[in-house]
Amino acid sequence: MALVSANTLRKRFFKQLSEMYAKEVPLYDKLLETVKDINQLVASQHPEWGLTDEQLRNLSSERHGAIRLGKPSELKMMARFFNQLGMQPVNFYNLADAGAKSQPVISTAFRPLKHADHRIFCSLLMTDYFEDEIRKRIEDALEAREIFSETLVALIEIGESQGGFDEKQAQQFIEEGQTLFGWRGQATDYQLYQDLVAKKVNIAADVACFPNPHLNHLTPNSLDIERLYQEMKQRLGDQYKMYDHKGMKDSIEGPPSSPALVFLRQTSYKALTEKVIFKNPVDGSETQATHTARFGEIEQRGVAMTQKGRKLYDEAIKKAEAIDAQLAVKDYDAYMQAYADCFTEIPRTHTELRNRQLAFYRYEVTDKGYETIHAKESVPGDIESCIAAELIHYVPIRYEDFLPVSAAGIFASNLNQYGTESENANHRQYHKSITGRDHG
Ligand code: OOG
Ligand code: NI
Repeated sequence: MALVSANTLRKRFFKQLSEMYAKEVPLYDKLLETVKDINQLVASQHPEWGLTDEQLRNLSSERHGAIRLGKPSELKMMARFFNQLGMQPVNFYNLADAGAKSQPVISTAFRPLKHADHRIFCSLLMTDYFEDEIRKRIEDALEAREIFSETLVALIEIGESQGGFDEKQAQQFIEEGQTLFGWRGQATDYQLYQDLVAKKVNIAADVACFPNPHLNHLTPNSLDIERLYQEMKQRLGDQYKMYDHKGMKDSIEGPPSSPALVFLRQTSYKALTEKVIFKNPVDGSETQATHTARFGEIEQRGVAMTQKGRKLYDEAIKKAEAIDAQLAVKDYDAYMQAYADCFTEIPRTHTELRNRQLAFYRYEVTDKGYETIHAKESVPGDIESCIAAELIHYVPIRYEDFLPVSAAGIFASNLNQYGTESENANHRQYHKSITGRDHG
């Protein structure tokens, strides 16, 4: 029996997911259009990057999405779901410990370990962040929900025992996956929803009152986020004006713009207000209302930093948080300048980043290097001399993961609240091996 490889399945799945999302959210389709325009423009202005059409296409088709879960058991099954797509959980992000914008979730990202193309940022709500009464209501609502259909669970089991899917099963798996992450326009318990929103814990409402972990964004990859951000701002006021939107986020998260970008930068158009029908769990009565959760994020990825580099970055982010508290983003340019000033310790060239061992690079033999080898001429014995002689060159290794403070900032602006303060001073310390809720 011929099985579809996990890599093929993942690429197909994300393509379909992106098409589904574009149908669900017309403004996302417009965001993709803008990304494509800007990526093409930027690539054409940088012939020295030598991007082929195929590389540009692949790069522009990369996506990262995000979902939010409510129960540890959901996370366990989700890991088995993503395993079928060749995606493993990488890293632990404690967003409850991310400074002023902290959120009551812990997160990981599912992605291929090697050659990451697509990723899903996956958060798990920490219910003990809240006081007892509300915590119990949230947990009761979550207890009742089952996000995985029986068909999907059966498929996952087949995939695990067969080591993959045949064509028919693969198609079914993709369809089931779309239902899992799709937008249904339905929710439950309007009373609980209103109470959670009134308490400013919108994040808990977005999880506990909904039947499935709807994808809340699906982010394309950009070659120049600064330009894309300005272009989207302009189009939202102009050709995209007819779409109901709340404009772009005030600023860009992550490091400031640099010719040698480190880690990643992210921003978004703000979450849209969408119609939802709430069904009362007791008497089945329906209420028409709205919910604000799904937004349109964009990102640009730079070089991965070493631990030494990360330390510099973390120090800069701390400084930036201090100015963030004082400086409202009224004047974008002035704000970004003050923000950028916090990052001056981070070099802005790859030469310096590499020389100081702050970032990771891959070494490749140049054409001149190959010619020298083929001509059997002598070459220097150490890498640095080979680089100086242009026999070897180095290319940045891209950062494939996420940044907790940036992620908390994305949450914060889309939930329309700065951070979510804990109501339970005694909540557990969250760490990687937390698996279950303790009901003590
Ligand atoms: C996830 C927000 C974080 C990112 O790219 O850092 C995020 C969410 O809102 O569920 O997507
Ligand atoms: Ni994201």
